[in-house]
Amino acid sequence: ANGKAATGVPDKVSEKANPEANEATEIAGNIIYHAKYSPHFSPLKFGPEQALYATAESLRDRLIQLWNETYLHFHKVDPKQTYYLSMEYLQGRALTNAIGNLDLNGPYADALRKLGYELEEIAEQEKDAALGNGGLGRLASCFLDSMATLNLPAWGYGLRYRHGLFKQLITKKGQEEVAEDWLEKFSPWEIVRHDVVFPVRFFGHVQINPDGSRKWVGGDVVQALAYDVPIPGFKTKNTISLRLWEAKARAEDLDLFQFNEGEYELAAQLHSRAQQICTVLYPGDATENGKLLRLKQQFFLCSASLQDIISRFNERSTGEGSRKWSEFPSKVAVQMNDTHPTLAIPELMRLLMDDNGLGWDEAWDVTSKTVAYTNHTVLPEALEKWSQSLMRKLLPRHMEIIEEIDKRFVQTIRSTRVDLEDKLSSLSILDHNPQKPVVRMANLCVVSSHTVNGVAQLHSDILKDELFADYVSIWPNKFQNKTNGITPRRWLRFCSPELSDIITKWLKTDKWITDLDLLTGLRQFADNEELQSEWASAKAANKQRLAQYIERVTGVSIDTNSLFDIQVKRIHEYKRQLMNILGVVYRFKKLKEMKPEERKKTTPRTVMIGGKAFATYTNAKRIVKLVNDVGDVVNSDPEVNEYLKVVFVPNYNVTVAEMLIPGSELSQHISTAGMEASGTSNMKFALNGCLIIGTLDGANVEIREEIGEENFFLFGATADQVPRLRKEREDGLFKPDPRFEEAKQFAKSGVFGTYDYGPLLDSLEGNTGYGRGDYFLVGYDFASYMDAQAKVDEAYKDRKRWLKMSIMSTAGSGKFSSDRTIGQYAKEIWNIEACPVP
Ligand code: GPQ
Repeated sequence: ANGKAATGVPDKVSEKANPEANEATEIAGNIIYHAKYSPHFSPLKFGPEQALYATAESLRDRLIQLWNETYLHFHKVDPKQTYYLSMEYLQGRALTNAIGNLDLNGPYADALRKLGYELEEIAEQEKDAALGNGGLGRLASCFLDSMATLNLPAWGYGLRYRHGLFKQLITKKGQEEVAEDWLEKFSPWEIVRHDVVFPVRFFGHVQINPDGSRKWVGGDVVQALAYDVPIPGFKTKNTISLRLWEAKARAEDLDLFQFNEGEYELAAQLHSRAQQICTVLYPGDATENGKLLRLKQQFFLCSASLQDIISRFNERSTGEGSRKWSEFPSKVAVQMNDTHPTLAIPELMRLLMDDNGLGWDEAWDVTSKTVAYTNHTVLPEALEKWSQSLMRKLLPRHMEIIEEIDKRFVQTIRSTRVDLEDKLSSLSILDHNPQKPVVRMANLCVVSSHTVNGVAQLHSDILKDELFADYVSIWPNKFQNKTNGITPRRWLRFCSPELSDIITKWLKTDKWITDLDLLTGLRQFADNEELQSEWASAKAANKQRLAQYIERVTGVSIDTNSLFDIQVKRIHEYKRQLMNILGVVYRFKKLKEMKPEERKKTTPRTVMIGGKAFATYTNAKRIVKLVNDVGDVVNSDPEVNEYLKVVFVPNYNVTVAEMLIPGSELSQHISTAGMEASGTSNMKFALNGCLIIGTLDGANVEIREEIGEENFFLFGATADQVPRLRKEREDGLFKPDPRFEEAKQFAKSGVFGTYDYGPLLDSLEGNTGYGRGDYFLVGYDFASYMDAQAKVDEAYKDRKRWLKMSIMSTAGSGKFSSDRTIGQYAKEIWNIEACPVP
């Protein structure tokens, strides 16, 4: 920023005669207006931060206008509308996205320049909205972008966590977690709706009325207050809502008498209990208290959202009198993002029966035609099971309803499917295991939903053939696949404008931004030298930008001519970051053993690994520490560090991804086959012309099909081989590859510091010693992984071939647009149609 702009809010912008500058001048005027009249800071300073808030507010004005038009239009047309219920949204930053979707990049850049700033500099001031953990939350955010862009009548509902996903610090000890604070200075993007408030009850008991009807009474009641985050579509007026609920106590919940007695905590206990609900994303649930809070969060989302949905259904009632409830499923679709919002099922039943007087059959008919469920994992430990006693305590009426759903389901199966009698103990919703009676949320979802879907073809097949096989025999048509997707706006157009411009130039249109299949048009130019050289220079610029970022945040300087090899995702044993780093350890050892002239013939690599480990996941944290320790040694080794660098990228989040992905050349998606439901970063990397080394898992399978097997570095066991291999590994029948043994020994030898990696590395042993049987088959897959890595090194030496493969990756990524995914949900699950604002 120039000194002048940084001193104070400018008075006005000098008018220019040039009509093209008018829009920019007007925008600059709006920005100044907000700096002056929506002040959040003293007027003495107009620094980049002040400029960010004022700029965001100028955009918010436009978004509110569009949001209102959209809302009124939906109200008038009264189409069937989808409500996406998700405990997580990983929105990232909003400024560049809003400017891009409103197609105002030029005018905003000019306006800010008039005020002494570059748009990029201002955009960098914004904090990420990180109301999610990883793939599931980011998928929800990509879906919102596509819903708006496709003009669909669809909304998102979530929770307004005060503190989103923790900030990751890397210290000598490894990962440390610090509370994140996205609302520290307030968010300019949200609009609080003081008129949208619903009561949500917890605890209490069920009262049986004289007429036999039931009512949930007593307990605590907290208020759910709506905050709307406007979601603009790309180059359309349609602007939808992400409605986030905040929990609030009522004024009368403050016990004034107690307060005046000096009993402050006691007096405000309802306030503090209400506040706890939205304090953090995913509170640790190892303790009973933690479990209770998490269940409260889930119910809070479901109850507030359904009350809102029902009130909108009634509000849009066109003719005289109130609407028939049987019409509800033709006006409302509810999509549950995994089992986290499962309580939407008993809550809708309760609202229909207890508050609106429907009978069971009628309420069940409405509910089961309204809700649909997406499954995002087959990992048994991730399938939610809630203790029946906890559920009965917090939600007594819902527990009754769940018991009734289960009873009726079991009865129906008993009377129609004698062949399933011995399967009933696993098919039923309630698990009556006397040790620990639980409610199986996935079973409740499958029994109650009209549609159940997986998130990639392989995953959906596994759901049908294994996890939900017996349900398939009951409801063969309930199960679908909806392969995940990503928004091409954020994940190509806005994060890599250089590459986007080249694509637009060669395709002679920018229509690919909303019709991503058009990218196949690049295939015919994949060998073209001119395109290849432009492609290479865009990639080089993105690598340069990334290298600067890495140096700034880690102090490590990396060679932009080296192969940029990236693995970024949550740290989890099934994602096998450990295999990656063991591969690096092996490479380091071999480089050390080489003569200098031999080293010169190798392909120089920079390996970047990033991701957060759940705070209590010990092995994941050990992996983070190992990557950092290996990096410290390798990067300071003068013999080797020209040929190999290892960087742990701290605090991986959406914004960091927007920097890493465009600068990547190779990315690793190396989970044990059958374990990664889909993966979505694999799609982002491929779209950005990054080659993939990966297993036949999740969406990798479809990516490889689309871009061509010759453009994919495949290795590893297939999903159907995994059970047999696990058995062999456990039984000690497996002969490890010598490279695997060598890498492990070297990692244990102490070259990477004094930390004891024994316990981590022993998890890779068969059932010997400390071994846990190498459940994730790192040992088995290591050999083919290293062979595939050798092929990568060879391919990179052939620049033309590599560039062709890179272009082919982008060209084949059209299928992975979330526009395609959401279009399929709209047609095949929700039965909704576009409702564009005229
Ligand atoms: N996923 Cl169940 C999450 O990020 N969190 C979860 O709680 C569950 C799944 C991921 C899954 O691991 C990825 O393979 C998917 O690509 C992603 O959901 C979106 O479907």
